[in-house]
Amino acid sequence: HAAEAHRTDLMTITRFVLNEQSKHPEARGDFTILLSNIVLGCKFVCSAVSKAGLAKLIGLAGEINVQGEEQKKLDVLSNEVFIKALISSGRTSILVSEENEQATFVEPSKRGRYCVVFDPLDGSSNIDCGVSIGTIFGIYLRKDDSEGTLNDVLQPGKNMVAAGYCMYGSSCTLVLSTGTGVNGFTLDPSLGEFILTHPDIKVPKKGKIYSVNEGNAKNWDEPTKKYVERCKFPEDGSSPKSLRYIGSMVADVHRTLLYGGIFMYPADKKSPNGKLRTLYEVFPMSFLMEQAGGQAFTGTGRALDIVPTTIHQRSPIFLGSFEEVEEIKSLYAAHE
Ligand code: AFP
Repeated sequence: HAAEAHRTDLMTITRFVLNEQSKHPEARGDFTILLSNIVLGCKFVCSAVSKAGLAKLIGLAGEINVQGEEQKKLDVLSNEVFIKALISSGRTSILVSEENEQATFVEPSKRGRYCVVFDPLDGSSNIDCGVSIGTIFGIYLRKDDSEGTLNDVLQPGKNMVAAGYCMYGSSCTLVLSTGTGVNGFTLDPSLGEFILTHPDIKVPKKGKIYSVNEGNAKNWDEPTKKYVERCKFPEDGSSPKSLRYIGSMVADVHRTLLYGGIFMYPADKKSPNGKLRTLYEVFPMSFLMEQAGGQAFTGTGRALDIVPTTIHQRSPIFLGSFEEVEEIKSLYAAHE
């Protein structure tokens, strides 16, 4: 019989998370409320990003609008939307955003048990040419005895209770892990709902794609140089790998998650900690990759073991298919 024209049993992200929560009798629904506020932020950014080119055409960006307010840049606007949505959820204590030098401490009357670290609009240098960009977030539970201090977000990534990203690409895709695997949801614009489209994502064990800014090769360390050399000139007679690099972490990691391979932003002589931020880039993506059966390595150890000391610190990162990361790990081990 022909497939139904319309599916009538839609697994929305809210329904999905409620189902997961029902497995924990102690759950109070706080996480569901928190997540729905993150989802709201993502929907806002998705809509704003899709209109970015038009905004330029009708002369909005950087100009005074009808209300006489100066138009804010998309990354600043996105940040404000997330901060306000997260505070109003009543479920957060501390927020760390890429856009804000200082952490935001939520006022006592609106405080809740969660702390959120996020990059509201990652890859923003790609906005003007219409390349995919994204939002990245990680969620910690405040420590039991804590009123909410910086120590609640200076926890290793393995302590996160959830992590995810939303990619504003040819469609708007939200990938989420609450620590029991990884699931992907696609925004149905006509419904305004994220629908489960990629259940239980597993990263392929091996991959044929490497993803790195090779323009930095001159300053790389030996293990990184050797790994990339092997991608191009395999020593075991296998075919060379393909290079794909968008320069937008969410898009590069999303492809790595679905197709396999490795994404890296290694240390180099000029940037001994690489470029990417530990708390809201490296940790959430490493959390997702491990939950999907892959690995995430810094050049010295497991990425999720890093104990951050400042909120905007950076870390080198190699993440992706289990076997690709295994290979770079053995090159670093041999180099010691
Ligand atoms: P922008 O927000 O400045 O575009 O930076 C994006 C990013 O933080 C991350 O999304 C990319 O993976 C990485 O930088 C790309 O960095 P390079 O331009 O040095 O390759």
